[in-house]
Amino acid sequence: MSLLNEISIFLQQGRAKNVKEAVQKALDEGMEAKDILNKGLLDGMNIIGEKFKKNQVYVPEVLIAAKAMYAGMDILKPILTETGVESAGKVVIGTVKGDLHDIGKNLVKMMMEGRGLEVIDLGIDVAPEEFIEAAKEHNAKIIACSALLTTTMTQMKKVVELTIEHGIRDQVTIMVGGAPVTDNFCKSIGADIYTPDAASAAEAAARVCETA
Ligand code: B1M
Repeated sequence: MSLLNEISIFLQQGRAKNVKEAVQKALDEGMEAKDILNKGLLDGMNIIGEKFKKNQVYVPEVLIAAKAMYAGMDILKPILTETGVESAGKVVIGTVKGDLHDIGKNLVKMMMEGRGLEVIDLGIDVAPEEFIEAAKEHNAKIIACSALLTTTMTQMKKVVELTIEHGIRDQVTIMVGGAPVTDNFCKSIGADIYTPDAASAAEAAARVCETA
């Protein structure tokens, strides 16, 4: 069994200590951090997601797997965010109101930091008003909203509307993402950028800040 496969399986079993050790071993063997993330940790999380969907695993198992994922991410974070450059711009990020999923949001944050952006993380269950207040307070160039539920993605429209109400629509770029979000949805609510994954979100954010 390959080491990446081992990481995926340890994660599915929720064995945080083993995940940590295997991630470190993979790094020691010269594997790229992004491959360990994508082909090891995210692969394991996707399999758990599929099983969750089919009721083959339940909330506690998913949470234990998520904990194991964070154990692996803790080791990778310094490498993925290694940059040395000064903040290229500020991003306010959060998971929208009513939504408690934060693994994807945390990945987006991590990747953005890796691009030299300063990220103000509002956490989960973030009300539209909180995004606006934080963007104003920190003079952020980007508001980044994550949603994992079809029932909560609609909150993103309220964020867009509030930026108009507060007169800051032309000062911020609104980025949206998360499993149920699509480019069509992004356009339909008047947001600016949809990206399907954390790496492309970070790339797009860096581009916005370069040209701002
Ligand atoms: Co939930 N859950 N969950 N869950 N959960 C999903 C999302 C679901 C698809 C599972 C399923 O039924 N197949 C389903 C949503 C259905 C729907 O609305 N279409 C679901 C449900 C229904 C629920 C509950 C309602 C279950 C219940 O209680 N009955 C409940 C809701 C709680 C709430 O939020 N109010 C719930 C609870 C939970 C847990 C707490 C157990 C746990 C969350 C733990 C945590 O986040 N700390 C959990 C988990 C882990 C999942 C699954 C299994 C995995 C999500 C995940 O972390 N994936 C998920 C099934 C699945 O996705 N296959 C599921 C890994 C992560 C890296 O991917 O977040 O998609 P993701 O992020 C990606 C991209 O989407 C993108 O980048 C990341 C990777 O590069 N991305 C962005 C994310 N945000 C972005 C922002 C951007 C750009 C890209 O720009 C700003």
